[in-house]
Formats: sequence, C-alpha cells, structure tokens
Amino acid sequence: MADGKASSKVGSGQLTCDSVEIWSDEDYARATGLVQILDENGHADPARLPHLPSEKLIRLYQGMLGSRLLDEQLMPLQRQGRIGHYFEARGQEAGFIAGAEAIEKTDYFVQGLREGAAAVYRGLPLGKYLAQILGTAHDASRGRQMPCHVGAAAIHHISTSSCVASQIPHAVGIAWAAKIRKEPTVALGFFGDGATSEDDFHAGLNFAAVYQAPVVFVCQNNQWAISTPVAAQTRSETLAVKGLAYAVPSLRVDGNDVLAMYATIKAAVDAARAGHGPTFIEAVTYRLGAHSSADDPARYRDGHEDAIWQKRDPLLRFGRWLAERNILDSTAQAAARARITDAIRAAIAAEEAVGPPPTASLFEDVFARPTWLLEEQKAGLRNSG
Ligand SMILES: Cc1ncc(C[n+]2csc(CCOP(=O)(O)OP(=O)(O)O)c2C)c(N)n1
Repeated sequence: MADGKASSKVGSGQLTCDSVEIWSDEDYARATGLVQILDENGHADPARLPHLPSEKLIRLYQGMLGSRLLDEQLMPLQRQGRIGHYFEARGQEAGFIAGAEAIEKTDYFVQGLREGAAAVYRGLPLGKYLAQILGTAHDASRGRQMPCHVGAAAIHHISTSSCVASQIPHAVGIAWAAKIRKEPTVALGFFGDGATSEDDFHAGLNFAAVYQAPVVFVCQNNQWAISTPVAAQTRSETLAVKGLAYAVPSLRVDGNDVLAMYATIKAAVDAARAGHGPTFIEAVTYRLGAHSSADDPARYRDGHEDAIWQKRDPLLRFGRWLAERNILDSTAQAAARARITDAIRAAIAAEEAVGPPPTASLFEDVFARPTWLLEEQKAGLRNSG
C-alpha cells in the first residue's frame, strides 16, 4: 500500500489493516507483560494498591482460605467414597475470589471447573453448596449432576457445563442480553488455558468484540489442561495475545496475586459497565493439586515445578502481607482457619445427615407426562421393594 500501513508486521506490535491500527505497542506490552502488585515474598508497592478497606482485605483472605479448606476436607471425602468426584482449586484461589469481590450482586459469575467457592463468597449458603457436591435431597439438581457443578440463580452464579470453553459463549450471551435490555449488568466468565484452543473461545471473543458486550473473560492459565502443558497447547507467545486478534483489550496478570487480580478485574468490569466492551485477562497461576480426583499428576509432571509454585502460593503471600501490615496477624489467621474448618465440618455433617434424594425422584422433572417406558421402569423399581 502507498502509505505502507497495510503491510502486516506480526509480532512487532504494528499489525495494521487498511490504515486502521488494530493493536499498538502498548496493547502488545500489556498482553505479554505481567501485572503484579504483591510480589512473591508478600511485599507490595504502596502506590499501586487498590483502594480496599481492611474489612474487604480480610474478607478476600477468608474467601481464599475458605476455598482452600473446602478442598482440604472434601478431597478426603471423595477418597472415602462419600463424594463421587472432586475438582480442587488449590493454588488458584486468588483469581476467582478477587473476581467475586470485583462484581456487583446484579452481575453474573460464570464459572469454569474450579471456581465454585466463589458462589459461597457471593452469598450461597455453605449447606446448599455442599448439597450439590454430596448429591443430597437438598441439591437443586437432586444429585443428578456431577459434583462441583453448583449453580445458583438467586446469586447469579452459573454452573460450569463441563464442556471445556462452553463458559465463554454463556458469559457472552448473558452480557449481550444485558446490553440489549439496557441493563447495567456485567458477566464475568472463567475458563482454563485448555479452553483457548477451543472454537468457543474464538467465536466468543469475536462476538463479544463485534457487539461490544459487557463481559470480562478470565483465563486461569494454570499451566496444564489435565496432562497437556501450555507449551503443547499453543505456539502463541502468551494466551493474552490471542485476545488482540479480536481487538479485545488483553492483559497478562499474576494470577496468584489477589490484589493485582482484584485491581485488573475491577477496572475491566467498570469499563464493561461504562459501555467500553470486553476485556480478556490471562491469570498466570498453577494447579497445585491433581486435575481431579480421577487423576495422578505424578504421571506427567515432576515435583520440581510443584516446589516452585508452592513458594508462590497466593494464600501464603497475601497472608504474609496482611500480617506485616497488622491487618490480620498470624494468630488471627490461625483463628480464622480453625473457625472455618469447624464450620465446614459441621456443614458437611448436617448435609450428610440429609441423605440422598428418594430413588423414585429419578423419574421426576423431565417429562410432564412420563413415557410408557419410564412408567414401566418406575413400576419395576416399586416391585423391587
Ligand atoms: C469439549 C471438551 N473436551 C474435552 C473434555 C475433557 N476435559 C475435561 S477438563 C479438560 C482439561 C481442561 O483444561 P483447562 O481448560 O486448562 O482447565 P483446567 O482443568 O486446567 O482448570 C478436558 C480436556 C471436556 N470436558 N470437554
């Protein structure tokens, strides 16, 4: 082209098309850099701290701790055969608890596989949360859904659908609907690094950009999609750069830094609500546990990597900072651990006492008038005593 702008120079930050700059050097720097406020030793730059009162900081800590303690108690229950299946969030708590804090009650939280504790943080009673995981008669889906698939309409928490990346079009759809209705609602959608290789990721980001939907995407890049490492997932420099292709502002953030995650998500949510469209956030984190209770990570990754990420544990890092600033000292942190552990233990006991839904409930809720086959099976169940 005569003005020279249409010749693409991929990777230099100068990708242009018909004289329209698609992304600038600054955009590229945000998508390949790393936003961090709290370093790995728990030290923060005071000038960059988000404006959060002490009670909110303590709430963030307790939310992350609550998620960690749920994992600590529920994984053994799976091993004892009291839960069918379990997905831990250990190591990834900063991103989703920050996200839960950054949105309003009227906004929607669309969870991926591991963000269920965000529902408790946003007001779902612990017993209700456990009812889904234990599959008791109190569970809204009556024990028919896989554990860790909690949804709660009252608090705008959307259950993960299990299909990798399906959260993305769900979040975009919610956001687009809100825009059409002229409601000030934002959708916050979580998913894993594996999701960025799926069609839904590309269709979702493109759609959100074209329609400027008020949605914030958070990719929890925990380095592994079951046994597939990120390096075998993509040749892209980072996951965040993928968003630039769709002209979605994209940032790479330390996903184990709850303050950076809060500040980044809050800014993106505010922008979406103000009519500036979507943002894509790559949260760099690590899955400290197994993919699920059916997986053994020792088969595909070595302990060396684990040891590095144990030192970056988001809970320890934030706890250290809170203690140093005298916001929550180590005694208060230990007391919170004991109190939440007891509350979870009591809630599990109460929910287990409820027991499973009656077997005959299997025949309910699907057909207004059951088919002859279902009637026959129901009669068979009755006759079996
Ligand atoms: C469309 C689809 N393909 C494959 C699977 C099987 N599967 C379940 S979880 C998973 C890995 C997901 O990895 P990632 O998106 O990085 O999330 P993470 O588990 O690390 O949180 C796969 C392949 C699935 N559920 N859905």
